[in-house]
Amino acid sequence: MTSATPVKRKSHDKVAKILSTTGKNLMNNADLIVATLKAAGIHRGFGIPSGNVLPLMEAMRRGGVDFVLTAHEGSAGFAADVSGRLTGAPGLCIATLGPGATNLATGVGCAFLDRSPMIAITCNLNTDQLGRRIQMWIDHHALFRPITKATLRLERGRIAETLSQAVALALSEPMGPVHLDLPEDVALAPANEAVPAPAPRAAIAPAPDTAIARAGELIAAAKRPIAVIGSSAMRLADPSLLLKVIERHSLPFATTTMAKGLIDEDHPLALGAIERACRQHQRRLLRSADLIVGLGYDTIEVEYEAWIDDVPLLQVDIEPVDIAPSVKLVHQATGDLAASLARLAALTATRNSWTAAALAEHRQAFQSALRPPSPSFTAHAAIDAVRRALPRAGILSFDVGAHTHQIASQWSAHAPKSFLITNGWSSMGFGLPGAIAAKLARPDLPVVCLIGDGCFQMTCGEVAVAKRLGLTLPIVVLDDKWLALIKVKQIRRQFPLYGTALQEEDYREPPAHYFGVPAVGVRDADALEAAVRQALAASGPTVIEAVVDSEHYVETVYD
Ligand SMILES: Cc1ncc(C[n+]2csc(CCOP(=O)(O)OP(=O)(O)O)c2C)c(N)n1
Ligand SMILES: [Mg+2]
Repeated sequence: MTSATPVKRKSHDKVAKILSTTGKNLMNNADLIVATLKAAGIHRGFGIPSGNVLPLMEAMRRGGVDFVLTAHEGSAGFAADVSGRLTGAPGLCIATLGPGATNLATGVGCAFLDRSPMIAITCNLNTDQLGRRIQMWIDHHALFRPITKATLRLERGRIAETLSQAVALALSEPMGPVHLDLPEDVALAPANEAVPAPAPRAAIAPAPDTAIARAGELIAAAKRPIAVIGSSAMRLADPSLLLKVIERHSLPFATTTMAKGLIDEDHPLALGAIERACRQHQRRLLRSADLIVGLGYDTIEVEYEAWIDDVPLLQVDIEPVDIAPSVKLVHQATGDLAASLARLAALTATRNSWTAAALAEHRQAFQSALRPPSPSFTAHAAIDAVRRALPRAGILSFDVGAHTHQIASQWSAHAPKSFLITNGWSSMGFGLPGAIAAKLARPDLPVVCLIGDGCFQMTCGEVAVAKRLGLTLPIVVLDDKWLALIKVKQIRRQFPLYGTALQEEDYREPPAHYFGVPAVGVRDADALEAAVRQALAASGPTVIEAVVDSEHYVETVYD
């Protein structure tokens, strides 16, 4: 890519000298952008540069916002999404124009449908070149419009206002990504604006008191209510509000995949995840309820009509529910979720006819159905081995495939933000960059990455990133030689197996290393557990290839 900067191809020392002698230490717009982002609590950004990105990168270096080079811009987007989830500030990702932007779009879409706060910056040509037939140029606003809350152009004289608007919008519920396009001449122009004060986020009004009172009446009248917690609840500043509602009204609770861990799944009222492996077990119980109480249930993960049948629905969320006409919605309380939960938790305690014994029996039957006995080293045994090795407070970042279904149903999550997955966007490639971002955001916690072999093949370049950053990170690959989820779908739909095998021959021992990261092969659960424990004590990443038999997915993943 051509660049307007005169310093291209100079060595770093020469560049530093040129900068110091050409007056470029004065604040330019790129510096202003970085200072504004830093004031918003952003301490790193993920991306891949080109010449056009260099002014922003240099401003990051000078301004103390780390630039983390990833192997693919899609990964930069996923990493920024997870940073947003874990830090409370928008995640930041950066790419060049054209192909950099299209690669980045996959991660930006994740933040859009999974509703994570994000600032995505594309660094563009000079303003007078935009819209011309020039190498790499496409219309970024057209590209990002359907997958962002807003796509904004950074212009001279309006940088501060645009930035503070973008940050506030990304953080307003429902949270999400905002795209900013930065022409190179704008980045380099001297800043003539002050760093803006953070703009206030738009607040969601609380649901009316009458709506909460009616919700309380419905819960009090139900004999067999079940709460289903969903992904809007992930963004609660105080997730303990959920526990207060559940305990106040003795509500057995299930969760969507993304909402696992908001209440410790060891709780006696916990039923586990819905609509994943062995979903029929969960459906039978849910359909025996006389009221489903959706708490922050966002249908982006799974629509109600997939499982609710004719059970009446009480919805408590931030937005009006999206349902098919078949769903029997009896009431919804729409408004700020924390405010709704606080008031539900303050209502008179109610009781219902569930017994602890019935719930325990259901849990036990569900968990045992997920683990069909087998003489071989199964995927479910591998997942249990990883769970044993990861301390309770540790973070799991995993990926999209049949293993997702199995992990969602089988894993017990004990803390909020400890179970990282994309389910709204459901893109392969989330797991490894997600784990890297998690370890950077929470260096105090153990983090494990657990992904399928197809997902590993898609993102294995990010192993080098974890190595460069010196992150202690076990990267467990479930080697089953298949895009198993799609294979299972072929089997169920009676298509011949075609185009879903990753490898025909048996897996052999892994190479000694990937990009300098040690790789070990394991063939049984004990060896896997030991390898994860060892990798959690190492001073860098470790790839652990677990050669598993995933035949049981045909039985468990779509029962
Ligand atoms: C970017 C993207 N491409 C394709 C898909 C469709 N898809 C979902 S799961 C899957 C297979 C994943 O394979 P692997 O990582 O080996 O996991 P497994 O299913 O074997 O557990 C595919 C192709 C997707 N979700 N995302
Ligand atoms: Mg696989």
